[in-house]
Amino acid sequence: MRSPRPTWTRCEKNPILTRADWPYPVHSVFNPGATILPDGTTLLLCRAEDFSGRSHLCAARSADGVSGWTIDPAPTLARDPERAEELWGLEDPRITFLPELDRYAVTYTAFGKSGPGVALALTRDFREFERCGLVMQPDDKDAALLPRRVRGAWAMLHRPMTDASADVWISYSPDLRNWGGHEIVLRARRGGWWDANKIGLSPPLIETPAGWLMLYHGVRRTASGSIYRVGAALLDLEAPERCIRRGASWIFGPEEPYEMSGDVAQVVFPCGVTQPDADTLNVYYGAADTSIGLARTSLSAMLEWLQHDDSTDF
Ligand code: BMA
Repeated sequence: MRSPRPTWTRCEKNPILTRADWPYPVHSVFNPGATILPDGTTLLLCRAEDFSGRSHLCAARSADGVSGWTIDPAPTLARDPERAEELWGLEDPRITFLPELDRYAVTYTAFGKSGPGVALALTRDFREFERCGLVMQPDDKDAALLPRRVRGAWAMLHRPMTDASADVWISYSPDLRNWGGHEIVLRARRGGWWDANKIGLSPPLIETPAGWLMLYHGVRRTASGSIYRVGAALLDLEAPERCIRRGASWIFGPEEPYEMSGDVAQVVFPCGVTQPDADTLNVYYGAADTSIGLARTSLSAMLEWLQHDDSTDF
């Protein structure tokens, strides 16, 4: 018998963060990276769009990950005017803690005249950052590092865009600066599928005994615009370029008014996930490119469902 699709429970305080919460003027806040700091504080690195239309990143901290947010009084990571690749802003950060370096890696979209590329910054405290610049040239986005080396190399999931397709790839590096060993991990499906033609990594991967759990977004193009939804796949632990399970159905999609309308209608776009306990996933997402939502789901239910909803007939 098939397992039911894993249940997602939206936080009753949703949207948990909006521009009205910001200590300085911004047009919208969305697509946050997330992590739990050593003292238990939940940190969100939010994409904030200013009134020029360009984005920067701003940290929000909360003891319970739901309410009582303390937001930095000014942009935490802003455009560096010396870096041409950031001319049009910084977008969609993902955070991975790297125990080997005792630093957080922030991968974000650097948007410049050549298009969106993947940039990397390292930090210990989300106050000072070591910027490493572009690690994947345009057109590429939706990137996150794995927290540890695989077969001796750092690994990064990302989504290069070509005329032919927009699929999830993995690349490897000895030093976080030089990247190679590029392999495709997950292809966008075709035709009538919910994730036809364009997919991308959502939050960073989650390591489980069964494999790396990947939440990814799929884009359905319709006559009235695109619908951004979330699905799941499982990647081999020691060879993450190998997908071992892929759910057929999407598991989370826009339903609530704050997800159905906003700057970009019908979008849920998670960039951050935390694990407050062994089985809970707190997924932080952009709602309609306008505000920030939180939804909870169960890791064990997700893995169980992936054992049964696996689909290779695409
Ligand atoms: C994607 C990215 C996201 C955005 C989404 C929906 O391509 O640009 O930043 O949330 O589209 O507009």
